Amino acid sequence: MQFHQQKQETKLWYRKPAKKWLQALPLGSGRIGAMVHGQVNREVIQLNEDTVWTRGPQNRNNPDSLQTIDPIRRLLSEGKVEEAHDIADMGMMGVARRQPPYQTLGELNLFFPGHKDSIMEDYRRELDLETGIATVTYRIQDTTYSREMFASAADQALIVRLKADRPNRLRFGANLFRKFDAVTETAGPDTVSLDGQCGAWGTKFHVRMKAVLEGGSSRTLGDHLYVEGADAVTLVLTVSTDFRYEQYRERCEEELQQASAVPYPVLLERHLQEYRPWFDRMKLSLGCVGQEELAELPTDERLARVKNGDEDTGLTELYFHYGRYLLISSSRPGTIPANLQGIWNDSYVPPWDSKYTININIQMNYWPAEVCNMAELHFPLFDHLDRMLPQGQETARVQYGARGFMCHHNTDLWGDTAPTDYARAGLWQMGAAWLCFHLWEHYAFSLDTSFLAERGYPLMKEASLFILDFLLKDSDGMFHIGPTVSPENSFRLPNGETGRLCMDPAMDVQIARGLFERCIKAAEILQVDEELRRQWKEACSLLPEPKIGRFGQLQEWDEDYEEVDPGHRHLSHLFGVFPDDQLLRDERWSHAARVALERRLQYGGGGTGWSLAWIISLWARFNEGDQAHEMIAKLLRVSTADNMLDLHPPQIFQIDGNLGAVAGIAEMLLQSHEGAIRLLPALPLAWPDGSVEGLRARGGFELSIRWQESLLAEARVVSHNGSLCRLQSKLPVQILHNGQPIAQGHGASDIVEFPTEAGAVYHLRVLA
Ligand code: FUC
Repeated sequence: MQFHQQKQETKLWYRKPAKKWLQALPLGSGRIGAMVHGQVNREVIQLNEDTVWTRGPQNRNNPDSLQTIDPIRRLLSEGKVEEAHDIADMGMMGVARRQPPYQTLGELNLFFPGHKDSIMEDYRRELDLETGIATVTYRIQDTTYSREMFASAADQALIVRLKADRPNRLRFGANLFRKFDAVTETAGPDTVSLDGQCGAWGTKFHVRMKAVLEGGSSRTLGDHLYVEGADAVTLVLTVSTDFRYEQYRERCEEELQQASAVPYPVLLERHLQEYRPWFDRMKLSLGCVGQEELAELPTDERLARVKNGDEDTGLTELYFHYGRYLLISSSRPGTIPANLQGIWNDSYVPPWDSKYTININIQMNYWPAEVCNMAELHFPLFDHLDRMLPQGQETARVQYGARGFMCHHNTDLWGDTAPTDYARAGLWQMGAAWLCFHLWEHYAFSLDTSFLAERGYPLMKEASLFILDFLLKDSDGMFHIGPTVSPENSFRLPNGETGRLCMDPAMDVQIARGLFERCIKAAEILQVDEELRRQWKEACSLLPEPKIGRFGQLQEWDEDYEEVDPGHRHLSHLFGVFPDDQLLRDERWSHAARVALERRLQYGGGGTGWSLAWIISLWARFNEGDQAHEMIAKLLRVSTADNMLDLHPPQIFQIDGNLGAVAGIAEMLLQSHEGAIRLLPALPLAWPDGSVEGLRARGGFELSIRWQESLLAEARVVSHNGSLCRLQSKLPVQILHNGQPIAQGHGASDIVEFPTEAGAVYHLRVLA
């Protein structure tokens, strides 16, 4: 069966150098990041390493918290919400209010004497997502100069290959630079280093770069390497920090020696062998009929057209593949998880510290991991949960007198869990609990029982113990959660006070219920913790039910408060539609959730890239392909920089929108919650023909789907675990195995069920 008929859009390219960072192109090995500007005279390749953070681990737990909880609950019950904030800001927030930022590592600068924009011709700058290679080429008179750059996970090095197509023409200087806290040194004629520490207590780092020459000579010039008369030069850059290695300088040097001893063609081949299998896990082609010539335009010109209201389906396809590229490049096995900016940050004081906001953002980063067939890339997040565990247990004990493990709305490199910033945002206890849904998701997609037993369930259980202890039992025996917030959204009380602290916001209740439900299932599968299962079941029955407000909307808070900002960017109360599905199980809740979404949008909702990305998935879950498509179009129109990175107003890069949109597009094409696989549940009219290969569904299935004239044409199911496959289909279909029909569905959303064998392939044929 041939699914993939059209070419995929997999190249970002430009006719001009980047003048600013939001035009530069990102490279990443998961650990080492680089932003390539492609300047002709003075090239800046901005550098990152994922453990370069300031300040170091802190213990910020507030010992007064425990005795402050009840007074705050009392103030809230008396309608004194503003006073509750004042007290909570002192009595419950972290001592040392903030967590530290992730910082830039510095710059690799290249100087090409005499090369000028005014005399260069045929300029092209490109990022090829299929190879993970950025190239810059231009011609000056009779010589074409080129740079080929990639961040190699295979060799743990950044590679910059410089070449001229005529002998001896290559002449340039190169140095390493960091504005603060570092010194540069030359070490012989072909090597430079950068050594430093982020502030007084942060990460210590060492960077080294060596020039491997083909022809010509190299010497030092000030703190630069200066190469003259070469045909080609390979710059090999390695970096190491004391976060991973005590002997980090030696480690960096060893890695440099190893990588620089490898001939360039071999470095390139090893990079491709490591990178390509990640990218090739999936294919997506959205048809783009009648728009073929748009691929001839540079990416920034295409974006400008879209911002003008023109259609460009290929750009959506490119956005999808770019998002996959960004996750692959910022999150590889063994790295630190992708932060608010993945790994790409050029600042010492970045927005929101470029760390881990976990009341939506970092979860969204990992939404595409399972469905887009990159489950291994989910593991940095799981490793981070392990880092958080001891601190989360301490915060639970000290601040709440509770068992188990918890985290507030942010964490950092060291897995800090204490509340951050101020009560209106930071006094939210569900961060770790939500992250634990990701452990269950990994199980649900893989059916890997040993993962569940060894890594998933122990953490899920710990997170649930915290919630069990944090729950407040009222005089009727019902459970309540708080003081907490509905992430970052404000209400107005009848007495005119506005606030955020409250009891029982919809999201917290949904997270608690969803976690308990998953713990029950996991404990049943593993045949453990019978008594706890009973407690979780009981807790589920005693938690508040969802409530429907005066507009017919699913309420965000326990009371139908006046909303200060009805178009608020967070969609917390719709957690149970996506990423969870608990609100979809009951027509009343599902309808009210939809009304709530419409109401948000009516008041200008979706005000950030990540918010728009979330709404794509929400519309997909309501089977509204055209509405989801409109959100993708808006994301490209209002929230995408020239280098296709997602923007948070005003013009701040945040990677969550890029990655959340990938999950949203996948959700439009395939869904597998609630025990059945649905093909093309939210296909928009704008994509009448297309195909996708390699999506994953819960239950251990890998799906490829082709559609034509807006209808399912055929599908292929690979069963990885041999579990029962349940497919819901709008059209009558037949399932074939080895050419033989084994099951049939009558359409009209009938469920076709068939047993599968591990490793076997099944074909779905649409019956006329
Ligand atoms: C949450 C959001 C903000 C921003 C920040 C990093 O706090 O409300 O919009 O995305 O995270």
